[in-house]
Amino acid sequence: MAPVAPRSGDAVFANVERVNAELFTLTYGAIVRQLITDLEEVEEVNKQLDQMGYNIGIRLIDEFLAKSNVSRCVDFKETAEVIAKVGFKMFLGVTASVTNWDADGTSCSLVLEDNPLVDFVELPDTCQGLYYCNILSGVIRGALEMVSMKTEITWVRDMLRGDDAFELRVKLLKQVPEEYPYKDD
Ligand code: MYR
Repeated sequence: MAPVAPRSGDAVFANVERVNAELFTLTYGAIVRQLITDLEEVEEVNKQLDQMGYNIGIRLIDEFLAKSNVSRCVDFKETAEVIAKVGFKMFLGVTASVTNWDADGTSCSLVLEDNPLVDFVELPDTCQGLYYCNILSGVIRGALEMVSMKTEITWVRDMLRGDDAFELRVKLLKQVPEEYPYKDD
């Protein structure tokens, strides 16, 4: 019998990561499928996914700040870069590019060429109008709200609708200045 060569720790770890990622992708798909069955209307599914994401985002920000060691961003441009390069990498395993800034630096696009949420996904014609990845917009909105930024987030491009990338438009609506907890004398 041929001897079985032991796999290195790195190879085992990479395999575990791949399996975890696939499990995550398939679990998300099962959630979306169940929502479609339960809610019937794709508009309702979009809303529900966004709300689920928001509920995740308002909690995930603590983990993000603790693990990333990111300090306060000087402006919204830096915040967008942090989301795209650090946040997406941490929770989705990919990075996004930040493009299409408006003149006053309050709206930009986050562009994902690669999105593990949609591996193995093909939408039937009955799901036209579904924003399959709407959980992501909710996560970002929720996380930013916890650091005093009210945002509006919309999908501009979606590969499941035949576009060449995923593009999220992030608009800063209001930045609530954080109060200094002590009175100056
Ligand atoms: C600051 O307080 O100025 C730093 C703000 C950083 C906000 C980062 C939010 C991370 C959101 C992660 C989204 C991941 C989506 C998969």
